[in-house]
Amino acid sequence: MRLITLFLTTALAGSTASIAESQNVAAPTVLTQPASPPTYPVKGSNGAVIGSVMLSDGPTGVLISVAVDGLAPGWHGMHFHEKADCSDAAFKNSGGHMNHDPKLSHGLLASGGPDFGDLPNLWVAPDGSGRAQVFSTTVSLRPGTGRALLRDSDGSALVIHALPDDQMTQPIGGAGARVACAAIGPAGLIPAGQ
Ligand SMILES: [Cu+2]
Repeated sequence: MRLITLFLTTALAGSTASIAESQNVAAPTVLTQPASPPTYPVKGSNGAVIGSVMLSDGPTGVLISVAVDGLAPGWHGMHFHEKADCSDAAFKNSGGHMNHDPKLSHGLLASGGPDFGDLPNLWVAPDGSGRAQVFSTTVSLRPGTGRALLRDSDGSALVIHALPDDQMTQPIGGAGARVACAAIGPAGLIPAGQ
């Protein structure tokens, strides 16, 4: 019986291979996506964790899922900044917008833009909760895509600003002070399941 089963399995595998060959089907490209996309804590200006950001890498960009609480209601500018450093209260250590050299104009609506760190605004409800899922085609979690690498040698940061980004005005769309920050690098990972 075992022999028969083995024979059947072999025969089936052989027929599948010959169908694929006759149709000249290329082997599918498998995108290696972790079961739990990397997730990072978001710090408020008092240093407390106010939420998280999850980054899901795809073939053409990164899906960014943001959940924060305790921010002022209304629209807030949101960008990727240069370094995975949220250690100061004003979040200046995170640097400027990611890959601002060569000098691309800031803003999703600006001519000569956007720069690689630009993102749509985050809406914060009257209860202080902000939830958003946005997609960026200018960044990547993987090297070799031609897009800006979020986890390069010094990482990057997702920074939320006090005011809305008008997506036109230089250099940051009038978004004002930095009020929340998530350091994006291996060291900032929230372990899976938390
Ligand atoms: Cu910013």
